Amino acid sequence: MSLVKLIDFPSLGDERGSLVALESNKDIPFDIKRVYYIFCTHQGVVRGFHAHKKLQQVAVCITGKCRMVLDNGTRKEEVWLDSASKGLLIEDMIWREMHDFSNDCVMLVLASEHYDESDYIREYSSFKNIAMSLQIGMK
Ligand code: T46
Repeated sequence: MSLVKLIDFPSLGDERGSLVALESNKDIPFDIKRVYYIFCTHQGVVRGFHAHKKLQQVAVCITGKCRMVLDNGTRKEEVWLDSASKGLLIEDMIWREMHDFSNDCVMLVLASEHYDESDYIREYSSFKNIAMSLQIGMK
């Protein structure tokens, strides 16, 4: 199954312009407990480089673009987030990296849990070990 799970948001645009409305458990497949956004990222900066033990998120670039790399410990895929009407669902135990932010990029992220630093796995070797043992456990 693809690691890249894109969600098309319905656009409620009319002759005045566009509008996207996002509701928990409807457009977004979880209860939204937290919203944050990443902006004014300096040129050449990379972000992310971690995974979460138990967190679902939907990321959308509401302006500009960035390249998201997803990795489940055995496979890597990447996708450009470059549309205000397309969200990327990032589930548990996916290593994510964000590259090539455009100057105007504003990335909005909707999260299923409150902020919890203990949910982060910030070392790739630890992530890989946990991901491998989970995948073996599922076989
Ligand atoms: C993710 C990607 C897409 C908070 O205090 N509260 C928050 O809700 C968040 C998200 C961050 N922080 C603090 C923790 C750090 O001191 O803000 C600082 C920067 O966070 P971090 O280095 O984790 O940021 P990114 O851009 O590498 O990653 C963020 C999210 O943390 C992460 O969950 O999936 O965006």
